Amino acid sequence: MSNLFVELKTPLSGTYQQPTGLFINNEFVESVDKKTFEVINPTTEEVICSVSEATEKDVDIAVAAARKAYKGEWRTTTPQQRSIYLIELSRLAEENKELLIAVESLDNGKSISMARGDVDAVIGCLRYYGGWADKVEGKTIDIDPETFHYTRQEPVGVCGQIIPWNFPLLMLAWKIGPALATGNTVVLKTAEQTPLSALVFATLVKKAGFPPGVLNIISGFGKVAGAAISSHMDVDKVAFTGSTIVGRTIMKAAASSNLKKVTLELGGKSPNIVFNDADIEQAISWVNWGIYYNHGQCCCAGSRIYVQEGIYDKFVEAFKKRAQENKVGDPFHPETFQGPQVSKLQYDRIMGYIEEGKKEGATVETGGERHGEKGYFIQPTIFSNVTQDMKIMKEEIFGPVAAIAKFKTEEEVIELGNDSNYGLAAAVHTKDLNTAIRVSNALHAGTVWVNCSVLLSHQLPFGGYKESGIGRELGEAALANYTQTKSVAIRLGGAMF
Ligand code: TXE
Repeated sequence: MSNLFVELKTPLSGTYQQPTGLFINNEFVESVDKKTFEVINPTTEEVICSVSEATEKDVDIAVAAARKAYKGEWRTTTPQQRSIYLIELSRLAEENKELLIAVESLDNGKSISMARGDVDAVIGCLRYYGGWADKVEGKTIDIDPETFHYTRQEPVGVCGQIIPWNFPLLMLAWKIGPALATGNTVVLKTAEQTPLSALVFATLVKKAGFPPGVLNIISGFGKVAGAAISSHMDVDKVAFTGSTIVGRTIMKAAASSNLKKVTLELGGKSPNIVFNDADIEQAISWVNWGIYYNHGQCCCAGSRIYVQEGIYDKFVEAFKKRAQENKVGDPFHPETFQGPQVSKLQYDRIMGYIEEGKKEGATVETGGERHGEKGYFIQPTIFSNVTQDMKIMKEEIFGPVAAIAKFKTEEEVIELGNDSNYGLAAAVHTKDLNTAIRVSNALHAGTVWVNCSVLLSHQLPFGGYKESGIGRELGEAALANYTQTKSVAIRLGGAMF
C-alpha cells in the first residue's frame, strides 16, 4: 500500500485500508502542495487520520481531467453503457455495504442504523439513475412540412458538485447519479468534516468501469477548493448542498465567472403541523422522527412544531416521554438512535441556540444540556411555549432541538407555517382528507408530508421554495439540472421562403 492509504479500524468492519489522497483520473494522488488536514472522530474528539487537501491547483488538475474525459471516450460512450456503469457502481456499493456504513458512522458520528439507511438509499439512487441513462429523450416538433424539427437533451459538460457533511455518501449519490446518467463529467468536493466514506467509495469507481476523469472526488475546504470550483472558468455547472449563506456566495461566484448553471439545495425550518383530530400516537412518532432523525442535522427537519390547542398539553407530555426514550450514545451500538453532532463547531452552534431559547423565555420540557462528558453529544431537547419571533423558531438550528407552539385555527397555522424565508418541506397530521389537501396546497414548501415526516425517496423530486434553494434533485426532475436542450431545424428542400 502507498502512503495514500492508512489502516483504520471500526467496531463494525474491523481493520480496513482508508484511502487519503485526492481521487483524480481514477487514481489517488497527493495534493500539489502536499497539504493535508486532520479528520476528527466526533464520538471521541480524537484525530482519525489526515487526508490530502485540495487547493486551487488541484481543482485545476481535476477540472482538466474531467474536461479531457468529457471531450474523449465519455463523449462517445453510449447511454446504455453509462447505465451499465452506474448499475455496476450500485452493485459494488452493495457488495461493500458494511464497510461504507462503518466508515460513515466513524467519520460523521451517525448511528449505524441511520448509516445503514443512508447506504441503502445510495445503492437505490445509483441504480435508479442507471435506469434513467438510456431513457433521456428529445422530441420531434411539427412546425411546417418543409422543415424537420427535433430536440436533443445534451449533457451540460463538466459539473462541479459541492456537498455537506450531514449525509456524506447520500449527497454524493444524489449528485453523481443524474450527472453521470446524462453524460456529464464530475469534480465533487466533499465536506471537510467528512471526507472518508467518499474516498472509500472512490475505490469502486474504477472497478465499475468508468473511464479516468469521469468522476473525480476531492477533499478540501470550502473557501479554497469549493470557491475554486464555483468560480472556475472551465466548470459548466455547479451543484451545491449546504448553508443558504454559502449558496449565495456560490451563485455570485458563478455569475461573476462564466455564468455556469447553478442548482442549490439549502437550509430549512420546516413546519410540522398537528391538528386536534390527528392520530396522536402516530403523530408523535413522526414528529419525533422528523426532528431527531440524523441527530437533527437534516435540511428538511420538522423543527417548528405547531400543535392545535385541543391536544397541546397532552401532545407535549407524550412527546417529551418519547424524546427521552431516544437512545443517545456510541454510534456503533446497535440500539443507538442518536450519536454525536458532527463537529465542535456544530455542537457550539446548537448549544448557542439552546442558550438563546432559554434566555428568550421558552420552556425547556426536556434536554437542553450536553450528553455525557466526551464527544459532541447533545440531549434531545424540546422547547414549548415558543413564539414566532424567537430565534429558535426562526433560524435553522441543525441539531436535536424541537420548538413547539400552540395554534387555534387552520388559517392561523397556514400563516405561521409560511412565515419563514425557507420553504423546503412541511408536514401535516390530521385524519381529515380535506384539511390535509387544503393545508398541503397552501403551504409554501417543496415537499409536504401528510401523516408522516422526513420520508425521502430517490423517485420523488426534492428541493426548496424561497431561500431553500433552486432546482429539484431526485426523480426525473433532477435530469433537467444536468441536460440542456438543443433544437435542430432541418430544411427538407424547396426554395428559401
Ligand atoms: O455549511 P457550509 P456548514 C446549514 C446548517 C448548518 C450550517 C453551517 O444550518 O448549521 O449550514 O454548516 C462548502 N465556496 N447546512 O458551515 O459552510 C463546504 O466546504 C464553495 C444545511 O458546514 O455551507 C462544504 O463542502 N463551497 C445543509 C459545503 O460547502 C463552500 C447541510 C457545506 O458547508 C464555501 C449543511 C465557499 N465559499 C449545512 N464555503 C443542507 N442543506 O442540508 C463552504 N463551502
